[in-house]
Amino acid sequence: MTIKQIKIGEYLFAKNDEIAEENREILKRKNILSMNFMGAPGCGKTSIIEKLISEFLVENISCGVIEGDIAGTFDSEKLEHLGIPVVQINTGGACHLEALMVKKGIENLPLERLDIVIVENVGNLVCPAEFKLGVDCNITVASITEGEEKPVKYPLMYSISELVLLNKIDLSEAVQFNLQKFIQYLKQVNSDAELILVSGKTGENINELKKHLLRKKRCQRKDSE
Ligand SMILES: Nc1nc2c(ncn2[C@@H]2O[C@H](COP(=O)(O)OP(=O)(O)O)[C@@H](O)[C@H]2O)c(=O)[nH]1
Ligand SMILES: [Mg+2]
Repeated sequence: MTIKQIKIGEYLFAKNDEIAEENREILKRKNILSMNFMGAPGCGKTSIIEKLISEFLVENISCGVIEGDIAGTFDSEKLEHLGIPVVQINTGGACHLEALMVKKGIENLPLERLDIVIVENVGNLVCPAEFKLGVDCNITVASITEGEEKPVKYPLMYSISELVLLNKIDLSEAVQFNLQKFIQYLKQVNSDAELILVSGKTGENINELKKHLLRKKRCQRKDSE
């Protein structure tokens, strides 16, 4: 008897990577800058996205959002007042978005009139980092209420992110958070990541985040010329 062994895990990741590349191509053709916000539930992803979009809108930069959640439309509803197109993806139990889900999201956005596509991944510090989506920029949101050791406890997510946002800095006085330790731990897993301290509540430094992304958008435009 011959045994045929199929490694489902490897196959699934390879298939996911293929679709992620298709997403990348679609977005690149439309000259759209795309990003994937990841982080624990409650770290402040939606709050930051809301503030960031408001900043983009002031500059007439149009955004579309793909909201990933296990269930419900809470976050999409929070963004509704901004008057931007939002697609809610419910994973029905999966703790992360996969490239195919993002593809469905992209297909339901008016790409012709968008400059930026923002993906909010399912709140989770592990699985979202394992699935490529085909976006330009991975962003990990950490918050000071989570503790400073998270980069070394969840290294994959931090290691694949070019940008780390440390959120809830408006609570600095109330929370014991060792920023130097956080920076040291982050450097251990990703010495290239840029760190921006922000508040999704007060909007502090969200303009720095916007500037970083606009710089990236300008580079993207130059690359395609
Ligand atoms: N104090 C404070 N609260 C925040 C901040 N960002 C988010 N929150 C609160 O944290 C909770 C979770 O925020 P949300 O944006 O929904 O987090 P998400 O689950 O990562 O999308 C909400 O009650 C927010 O109002 C912040 O910078 N400072
Ligand atoms: Mg959210």
